Amino acid sequence: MQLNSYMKDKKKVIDIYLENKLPPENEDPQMIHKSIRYSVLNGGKRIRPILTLMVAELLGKDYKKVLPAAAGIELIHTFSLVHDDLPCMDNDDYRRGKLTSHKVFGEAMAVLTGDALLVMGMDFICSNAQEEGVSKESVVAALQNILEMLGTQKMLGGQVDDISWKNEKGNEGFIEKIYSRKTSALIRAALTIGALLVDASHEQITALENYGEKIGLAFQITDDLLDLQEDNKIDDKPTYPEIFGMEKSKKAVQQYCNEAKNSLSLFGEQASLFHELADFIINRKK
Ligand code: GRG
Repeated sequence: MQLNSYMKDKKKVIDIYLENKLPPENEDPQMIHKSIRYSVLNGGKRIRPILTLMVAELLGKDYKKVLPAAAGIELIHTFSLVHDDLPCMDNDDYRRGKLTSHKVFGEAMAVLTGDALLVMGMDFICSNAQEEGVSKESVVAALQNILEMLGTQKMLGGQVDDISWKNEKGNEGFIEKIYSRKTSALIRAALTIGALLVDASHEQITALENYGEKIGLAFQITDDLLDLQEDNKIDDKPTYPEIFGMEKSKKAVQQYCNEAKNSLSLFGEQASLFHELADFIINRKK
């Protein structure tokens, strides 16, 4: 299966689902619904929900069984982007080539938009219990996993350290620990939740989590490399390539990519799409 056409098809499925399930702009309070739709329906790559659907298919199930949860993960991802862009965090004016939420709707509304997306994302995951053949127990396990991956030991904690750390040159372990929490944790959850909802074995879940951890690290360092190439700006908050240089960063990315692929050895050839996705992540242009 060609990754490009797979991603295009599945992105469309996710976009249509979100378009239909998000409250319409004319539903009161209109401002928040406009703002939610503005941030969600604006051309994200949808990598996390695509991973959730890929896991269901890898394990021989129909991707539709995990579609509500996959869409929920995309809402949670969008929440993190809206809050990350705020002036009190990364202070970004543009996201996905468009003005950021706070630039269009104001800061207070952007905070509330993030809040609403987090709550709605959880609700979408709960609603996955209505899919035929998905047990309530597996939905509770999925919820528990996402809550753990977002908590102070994972994404939230990673963001705390990301906005507050000072550059200690050569502290590779520390920056990787930040990336593992702020970026890998949600990518991992996208895979784990897909697996839990279709009752994967413990061994399969562990393999997918290892894959998620490694592609997450490769993803974030690639993101840093792309940022550096794009505006060549050196942040006051240094990134992996700014500390270790382009060459070492590219090597690290390749190594994480290889390790990610190796983690899926128990699936053999069946995991070829996951291998292609790992390559896509490190070779992407944005
Ligand atoms: C988890 C409760 C809780 C709070 C959130 C704001 C925050 C704390 C975390 C932000 C973490 C963050 C923004 C990490 C960066 C991850 C990253 C590389 C995002 C870009 O992802 P892409 O390229 O984006 O998949 P698209 O636009 O394609 O969706």
